[in-house]
Amino acid sequence: MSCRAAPRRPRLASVLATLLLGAQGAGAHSASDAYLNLSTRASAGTVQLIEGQWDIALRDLAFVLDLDADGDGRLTWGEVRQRQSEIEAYAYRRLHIDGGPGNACRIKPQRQLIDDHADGAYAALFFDVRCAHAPRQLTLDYSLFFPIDPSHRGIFVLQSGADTTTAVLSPDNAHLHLTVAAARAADAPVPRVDAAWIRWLPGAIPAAGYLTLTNVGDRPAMLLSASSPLFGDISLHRTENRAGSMQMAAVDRITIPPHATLTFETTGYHLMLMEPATPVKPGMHVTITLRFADAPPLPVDFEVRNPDGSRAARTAR
Ligand SMILES: [Cu+2]
Repeated sequence: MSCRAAPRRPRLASVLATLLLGAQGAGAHSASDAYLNLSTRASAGTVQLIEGQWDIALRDLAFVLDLDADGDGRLTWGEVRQRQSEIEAYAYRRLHIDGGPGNACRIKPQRQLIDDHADGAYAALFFDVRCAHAPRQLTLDYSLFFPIDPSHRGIFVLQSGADTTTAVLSPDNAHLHLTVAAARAADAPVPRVDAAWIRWLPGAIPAAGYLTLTNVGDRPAMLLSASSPLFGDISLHRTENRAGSMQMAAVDRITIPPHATLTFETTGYHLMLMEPATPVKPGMHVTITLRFADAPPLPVDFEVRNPDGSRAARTAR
C-alpha cells in the first residue's frame, strides 16, 4: 500500500494536485477508498502513544464538502488548505476509538498534508490517540462515507510491535475489536543499521562483524545477541586497551542510548563470528539476526570484505 509510511513532509509546490473534478471523478464514487493506519509507540515509561494517519481521497472530500470554491472543476492546494479544519471536523466525527471500559480515548488531530496515491491526491490526516491508560484493547468505529456511499471502503492497518492487524472497513464491518501488544514488550526501539560488513581473515582466524547502530527511539536500545545459520557461535566482543595491550573480551550486552549512534570498530565493539558452517569468502553476503531487548528480531545483511576492509573485486552471492 503506497500510503503507509512515516509522517511525510509537506509538499513545496503551492499549486500541487490540480486534480480534475469531472462529473465522473467525484459524483460516481467509482472506487472510494480511504487508508487508515494506526501504530503504537512507546513514549515515557509505559505510557503508550498511538499514532494515526488517515488518507482520504480529495475527490471524495470535494464531493461531500464542495471544496471546489470557484467551481472550475479543479481543486487547488489553496482551496484545500482553506478548508482543512472542515475536512478534519468532517472526518473525525466519523471515527471513534476507545480503550475499553474505564479507559476513554480521544483523537487528537496533529496536522494535515497532501499525499499522492496512484489514483489521485489524498488528504493525509495525522493524529494521536490519547487514552487514560495504555490500552490493551481498542474498539474502533468507522463510518466516513458509508451513509452516502455504501461501496466506500476503509483499508485499515494496525501496527503494534511486531504484530500487524489488517481489516477492510465496510458498512458490514465498521466496528473493530483490536488487541494491542503489551507496551513494554512491543515498543522498545529497534535501532537503524548502516554499513554492516564482515572482515574476512585467512586460515582459522575468526571473522569479525562491524556495523553502525543508530537508536532513533526515546529509550535505550540493548543488543543482547546475534545469530546466523552460517556460524555456530556469534558473540558480542569489545576490544579494550588494558595496560598498553589491546585485549578483547565478551560482553553480555551493548547499550545504545536514546538518539545516539554506535559504530562497531576494530578498537571497540564487534561481533566475533566463530564456527563457520561453510567457508566464508569476501564478496559474500551473510544474514545475521540481531536480538534487542523487548523488540522483534532484526535480520541484517552483512557484506564480507577483505582483511583491510576493502570490497571484494567481484561480488559473489
Ligand atoms: Cu573478538
